[in-house]
Amino acid sequence: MPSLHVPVGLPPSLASTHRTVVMAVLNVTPDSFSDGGQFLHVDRAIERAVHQVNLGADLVDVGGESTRPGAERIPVAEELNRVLPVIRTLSEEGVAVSIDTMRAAVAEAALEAGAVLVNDVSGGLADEAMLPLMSDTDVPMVLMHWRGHSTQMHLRAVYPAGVVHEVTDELCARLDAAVAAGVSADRVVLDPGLGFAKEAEHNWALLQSLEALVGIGQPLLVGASRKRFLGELLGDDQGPRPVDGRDDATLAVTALSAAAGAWCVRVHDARGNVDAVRVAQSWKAGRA
Ligand code: PMM
Repeated sequence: MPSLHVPVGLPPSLASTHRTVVMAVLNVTPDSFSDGGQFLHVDRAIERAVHQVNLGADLVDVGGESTRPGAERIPVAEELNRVLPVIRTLSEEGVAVSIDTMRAAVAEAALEAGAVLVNDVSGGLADEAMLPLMSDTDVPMVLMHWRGHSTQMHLRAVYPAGVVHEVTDELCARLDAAVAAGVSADRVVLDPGLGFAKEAEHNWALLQSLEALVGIGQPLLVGASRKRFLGELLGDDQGPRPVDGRDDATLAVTALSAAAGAWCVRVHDARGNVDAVRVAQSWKAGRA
């Protein structure tokens, strides 16, 4: 079994799981592709998050800005208003929370409100204050592969040297940038950024090479949940399978990612994902 790379700086409950952890998505947005508009109200968001923890989620990833293809940016004050009450309440209730943001100001306020991990889908590129901020903290951060904001990313899904090669190079460059800014490498999680400046064929090539990405030596996060490439795979002559029919495929990706050595899977519905992780673990180990 590939050894599991786990980031330093996690709270003890997460650091001691010894398996792939399950991160439940909580988009406090009106327009995310899967759950947009459902959890804008704080009470509904909290209820959803607690439900996800009861289903086995180890961590809840709170995001206030949609990154779906074509999404426009929102003002920072709006993002703060959406996420802070949710993070504060969940943290007070003992739920481990990560903040999904590209903005240093939002990350900083979220950490003050109790977040234990920063998930930056831009890999520190969207806001030059992000890496210096992280160098002043002890919490882990996710650097995702990213090539530009949602309005432009579809133009950048071009990989003449091969998607695995280019994504690996660009992720390593972001890791180097983080280290140069003073972030210790052992706190950095890498993420291939499925669906971000990537066509379906690119996502599948990256998933096929997950063990090689794990081989970079950093903890790896995989975010495939309900994404369009799964809908396209499962579609028929009516078009891609709708979002609400993609959770079983997500479970399959979870099992295979865990078997390949991913540290974390980011999913919309935690149901079954911890079981899938456990099956993969025993499958690889050849014992319970
Ligand atoms: N995908 C989305 C948002 N945040 N964060 C990480 N680290 N990795 C991802 O793949 C990722 C992410 C988009 O999905 P959503 O709109 O359903 O949250």
